[in-house]
Amino acid sequence: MNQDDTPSGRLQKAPENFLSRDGIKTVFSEGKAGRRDFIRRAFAAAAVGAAAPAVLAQANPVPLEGGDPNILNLPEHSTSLGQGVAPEGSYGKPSKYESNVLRRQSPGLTQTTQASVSFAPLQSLFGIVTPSGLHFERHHQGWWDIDPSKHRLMINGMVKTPMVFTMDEIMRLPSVSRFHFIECGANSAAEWGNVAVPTVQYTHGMLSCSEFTGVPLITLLERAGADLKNGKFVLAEGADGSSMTRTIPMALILSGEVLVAYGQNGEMLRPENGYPLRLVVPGVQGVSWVKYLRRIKLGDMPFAAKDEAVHYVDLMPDGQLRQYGSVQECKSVVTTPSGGQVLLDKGFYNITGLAWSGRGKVKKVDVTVDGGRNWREARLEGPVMSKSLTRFNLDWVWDGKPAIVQSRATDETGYVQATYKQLRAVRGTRSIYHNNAIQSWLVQENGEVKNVQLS
Ligand SMILES: Nc1nc2c(c(=O)[nH]1)N[C@H]1C(S)=C(S)[C@@H](COP(=O)(O)O)O[C@H]1N2
Ligand SMILES: [Mo]
Repeated sequence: MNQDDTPSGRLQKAPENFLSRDGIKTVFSEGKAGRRDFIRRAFAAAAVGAAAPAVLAQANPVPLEGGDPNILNLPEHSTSLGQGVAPEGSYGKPSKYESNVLRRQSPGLTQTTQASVSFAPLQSLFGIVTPSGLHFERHHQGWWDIDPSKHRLMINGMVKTPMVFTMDEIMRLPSVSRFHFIECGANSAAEWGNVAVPTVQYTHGMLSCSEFTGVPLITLLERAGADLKNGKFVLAEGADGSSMTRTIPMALILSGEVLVAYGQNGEMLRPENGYPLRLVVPGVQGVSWVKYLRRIKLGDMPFAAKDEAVHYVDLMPDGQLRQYGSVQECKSVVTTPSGGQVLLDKGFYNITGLAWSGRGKVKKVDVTVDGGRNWREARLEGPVMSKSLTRFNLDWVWDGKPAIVQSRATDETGYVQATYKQLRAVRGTRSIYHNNAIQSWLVQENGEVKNVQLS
């Protein structure tokens, strides 16, 4: 008998509270999705020889006793004709059984229609790519679906010939495609105050990763005859009502990393993410990735725009404001098991999560299940790319006792992700932005996973 279909005491006790990977409700029918999922993924790992067979033996596979009607009886889809291709001119959608995998707005955040945030469902995603329709959103003044035939990009300031580019002109230039993460500087902000929001979607979901396609900004600056000797900073400006403006140092642009991007995961950018043009500033906090990009101005000093002089600054313990702290330091988070999920039984689980660094590649990720006393090195899924998300996995046999699960990433510069204690020693307690501390999830005896902070 498939144990997934045998209501366990736990499930009978609290079916309403059962939160599956999407952190909201069960994904599949019958309210028992979580464990089936864990097992499915455990076997996927075994197939590529990643997990030790001895450990996998504890994954409680499902012996066929008594006859499971779901395997014995032929379902309609095995005996009759399926549907034809999707309707002419259609755009594919996820299965109706995945309808709980959605962006969510935080109940705790004050939102207006125009100045708002939605979080990506990290607990439901595999690999490193965020499907475009689930990419987090942060709008300071609402989003637009801008007509690309009318959109223009101006390059001015310390250039020989100020220029205005149409989308057609940009798209005929040599392009590159690269995987990069984008993280809002305010990601994990609630955790500074130990607010303990319930799921990883809310603690870390202002994070996404896409393959971006575009033209290196340096190519456009060179075409306009940029003064590369004296020009030290550019101002990037968006075309929405927020007048989003940020200073980008030329050092980043000269490396060829900064892109004027129109592509995201193989298609044009989504309107929420800046269609038809956005700046991609790898490793740097989201606010610098100006959407609806309409102007690049070259100057010789930082521009002290509102979104860098007074917003996105860090209040340090000595009362000073730290400005331009823009690189997202090395960080990681376990996405399974994570807050709101329920482990239905002891036995094998694949601990999995994401790691990233604004300074380059992730070198290693250590995982603990006892709140930091013992650490084991996780397997990194390749290819490990610079300033991109990296997926990690670790075999774990849960003994049914309370466990505190954490991950700690190290990047190629040797920087090790800090604990809250270490971070607060330097940053104080009044920060909002740039929280890259180690996240703790408490697996309780009843299998429910909770957001906790260790002091
Ligand atoms: N033009 C414009 N660009 C913008 C913003 C905006 O409101 N307007 N928000 C910024 C912030 S704060 C972040 S975190 C990212 C969010 O990008 P996303 O909505 O594609 O996730 O875009 C940045 N670029
Ligand atoms: Mo942001």
